[in-house]
Order: sequence, then structure tokens, then C-alpha cells
Amino acid sequence: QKRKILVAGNWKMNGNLALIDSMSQTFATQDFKHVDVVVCPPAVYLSSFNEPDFAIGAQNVSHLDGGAYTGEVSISMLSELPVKYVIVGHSERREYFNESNELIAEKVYKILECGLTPIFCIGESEQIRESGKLFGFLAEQLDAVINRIGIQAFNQLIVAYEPIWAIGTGKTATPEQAQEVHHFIREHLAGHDANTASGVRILYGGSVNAASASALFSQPDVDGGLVGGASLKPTEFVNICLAAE
Ligand code: G2H
Repeated sequence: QKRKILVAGNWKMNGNLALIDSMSQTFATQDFKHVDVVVCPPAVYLSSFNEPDFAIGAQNVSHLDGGAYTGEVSISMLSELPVKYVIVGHSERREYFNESNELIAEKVYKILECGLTPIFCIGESEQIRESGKLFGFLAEQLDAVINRIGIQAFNQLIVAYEPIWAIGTGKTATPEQAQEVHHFIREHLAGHDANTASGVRILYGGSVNAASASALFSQPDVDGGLVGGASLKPTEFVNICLAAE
């Protein structure tokens, strides 16, 4: 049976109290039955929503438990807030904050240990795709979590495939390109456990908008989207969620 579609908005370092208001007003008139909706604002706004129509996700968490680590936020702190999901391994964190596969696997471990749901991001650069190393590269990103935690981690987490060349560029992967990679991810996981592989939700991310969403979401192995830029526009974000209804 088809997995339930999930649409998550990743605000990145954008937004303010006014956007929280307008997002809440826009969603108040909607009632989504067939799609799980998640909004991931910057950490300071995680408690600012009062909105039953979507769940809240954080964009990052520390791999450390607590102590003298200026600027860090721990998973136990997030778990005291109305936060259900945590994005981890986003390519912007891998690239600008030097997060390695091993560090990301450690964060996934901490998130699962606290009972929250990781949205675990993987994805390749244009250079890797063109050099023919795409599938090996993605397998390594997946294997870091399998090696640290085991395949059962994928019973509890959500995967997001985000080709770096499609992020914020307006260059969406075609539905066929997304399907090809999502199918590879599921097959790779099935090599460890077929049930886990058929249950895990795999989101596509990279310039998803209201025009591209429905063709992407109708691919057999695409179970929703991680939406950046378009999630900052309330009406467009609602339309993306409607494409999944
Ligand atoms: C990919 C995506 C959201 P955008 O980073 O994570 O952003 O939709 O702006 O490409």
C-alpha cells in the first residue's frame, strides 16, 4: 500500500513573527486528511506556532548532550518543545558547517533516542552525478546511519533526497530523475531489510513548487517533499500540500 505523503517546509534562516501569523492564518482554512504537513522554522520560533494543522520540526540539533558548548541546542531541549521532527544532514550543514557522515549519524542516533523523528537528508553535487559516482556516493551516506545504528533506524526516520544542483536553483530534478534515485535508495535499504525499505518515506527536495509538486509526488517511490523557498509563501506552500491530497 502507498505510504502517506509528507510535505515539510524548511524555512532555513528566513521568516519572522509576521510570517508565522500569515502561515497560521492560511492553514486555518485548510483541513488536510491525506498528507502530513510539517513546518521547520528557525530554532527561536519553534514555540511560536499555535497551529493544529501542521507539526513542527527543528532544522538542526547538537550531537552533544549538554554542557559548555556555546550556541548549541540539545535534543532533550527540543523534546521539551512542541517539536516532532528534526532535519539532519542537510547539504547546507554538510557544506558550510563541515558536518560529516559520522557526525550526522550521531545526530540521527540522538534524535531517535529521544523519540523524535529525523528527516535525514542525502544528495549529490552536480560533479558527483556527472562523474558517474552517484549511487556509490548516496550508498555511503545511507550506510553511515546503518553502521552507527542499524537498518532499524529506517523504521523511525524519514529520508529526504536533495540533489545539491537542484537546491535553490530553480532547477528541479525531473520526476523520472527523482524516481530513479528514490528507487535506488529503497533497493539499497531492501538489501538489509525488505519490510523497512517498503515502509520508509522518501521525500524529494530541491526547488519543489506548486507547479512541480504533483508530478513528483505521483512517482511510486516519492513520498512527499522537503520544500525550501516555496515554503516561505503561505499560499504556494498550501498549494503544494493540496497537490498531495
Ligand atoms: C532544498 C530545499 C529545502 P529549495 O534545500 O530543503 O530548498 O526548495 O529552496 O531548493
